[in-house]
Amino acid sequence: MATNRTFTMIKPDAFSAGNSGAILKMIEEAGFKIVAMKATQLTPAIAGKFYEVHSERPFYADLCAYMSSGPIIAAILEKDNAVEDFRKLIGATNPADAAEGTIRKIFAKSIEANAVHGSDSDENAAIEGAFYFSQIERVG
Ligand code: YYY
Ligand code: MG
Repeated sequence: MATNRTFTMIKPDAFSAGNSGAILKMIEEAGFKIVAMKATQLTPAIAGKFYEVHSERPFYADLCAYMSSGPIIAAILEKDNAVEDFRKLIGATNPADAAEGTIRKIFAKSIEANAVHGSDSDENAAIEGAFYFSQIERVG
C-alpha cells in the first residue's frame, strides 16, 4: 500500500450512536478518499490481535472487550500526508484533550470509547489496512 494512505475504524460507540455517516462526511470533507470500507464485528481474539502492541498495557483487556462489543466500520483512506493529517482530524486519544472541531472532540464518549482509530505511522497503516482488506477488497 502506498504511503499516502491511512487506516481507520469507526468504533462501537460511534457506530451504535448512528454517527458513522457524519464521521465519514467529515473525513471526505477533509479531503480523504475512501479506497476500501466494510462494516464488521470483531471477536475479542481478533481485537486482541489488532491491538497486540498494547498487550502489556493495563487497558488492554478492557480495550479488546470494548472493541468487540458491537459493530465497527473499517476503512482505508487516501490523501497526501494521510497518516499525519488524519491524526490531526481525529484529535487526541482522550477526548478531554482533543482540539475543538476534531472528530474525537465532537463524537467520543471517553478515552476508551473514543469514536475512531487512526494509524500512527505509514508502516502501521499498511499493516492495519492489510489486516482487514485483501487486494481485491480495496482500490489499488
Ligand atoms: O492511537 P490512539 O488510538 O490515539 O491511542 P493508543 O495510545 O494507540 O491507544 C489505543 C486505544 O486504547 C485508544 O484509542 C483507546 C484505548 N486507551 C485506553 O482505553 N486507555 C488509555 N489510557 C489509553 C488508550
Ligand atoms: Mg494508536
